[in-house]
Amino acid sequence: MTYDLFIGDYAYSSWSLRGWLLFRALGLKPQVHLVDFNKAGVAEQMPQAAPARTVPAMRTPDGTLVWDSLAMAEELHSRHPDGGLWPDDPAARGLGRSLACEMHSGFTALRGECPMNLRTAYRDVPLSDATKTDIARIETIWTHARERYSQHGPWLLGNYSIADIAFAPVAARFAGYDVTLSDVAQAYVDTHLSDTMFRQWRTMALVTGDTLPWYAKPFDTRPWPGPEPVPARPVDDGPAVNATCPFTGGTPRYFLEFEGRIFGFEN
Ligand SMILES: N[C@@H](CCC(=O)N[C@@H](CS)C(=O)NCC(=O)O)C(=O)O
Repeated sequence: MTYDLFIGDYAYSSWSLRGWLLFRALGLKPQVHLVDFNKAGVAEQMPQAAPARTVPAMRTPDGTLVWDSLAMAEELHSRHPDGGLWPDDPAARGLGRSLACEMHSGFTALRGECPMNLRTAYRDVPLSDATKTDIARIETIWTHARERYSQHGPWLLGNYSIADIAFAPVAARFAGYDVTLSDVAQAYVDTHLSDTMFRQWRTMALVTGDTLPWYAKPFDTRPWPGPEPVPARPVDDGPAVNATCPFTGGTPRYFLEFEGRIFGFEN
């Protein structure tokens, strides 16, 4: 038995990104059920997860249904206490929980005005005062954490934790809406943009599902500010150096060559 994970559109579902990162951070491979934002309502598309009506949601191997990304985070931490989702140090953990909970219950102006859209990056975005206030507050609490834990690593508590998972979609918004930040905050955003797990999710966002017009904004665009994609070329056949697809865990059927080595992917 494994976990079932219900997620929404990779490009637009910021809460789903959190749910998915939890499993990636733990190294767990759930059975993923994709809800299509271009189809019927979310709840209608996942009757097997009722009464959950939003994504993400998960069913644990023992059949327990858990919905809401924060509930999932805490439940996964409880069930996998050695997985590193929260640090052992109570001071770091207390700060991390404060950060994650403030994100979970706040920043409504930013979230409303700048919906996550991993397919587009805008430039010169005019932001409301309410959103600027949210951004200033986020910079304050990120700086508070970074001042305490930067010697342990590049994440809010040094090592990657639920606090970073909570803020991954915020980093995506700051990148996508060309938000000017302090050096400390920008460095933290860049850490997310170059993170392998985040880049894997964004890759899925580029190739899965439709571009949904109601997320489009009337601003000029710019290239996505994350790291440049590496040059690779498609090839007809393997064998690949990897036995399973790094995205799906399935058997590779498509292949590419990169720096003299062949890698395989399921889709
Ligand atoms: N607080 C919830 C929010 C989940 C949420 O609102 N998800 C959106 C997609 S990003 C959704 O499922 N919306 C469908 C709806 O509201 O019907 C969480 O953290 O999981």
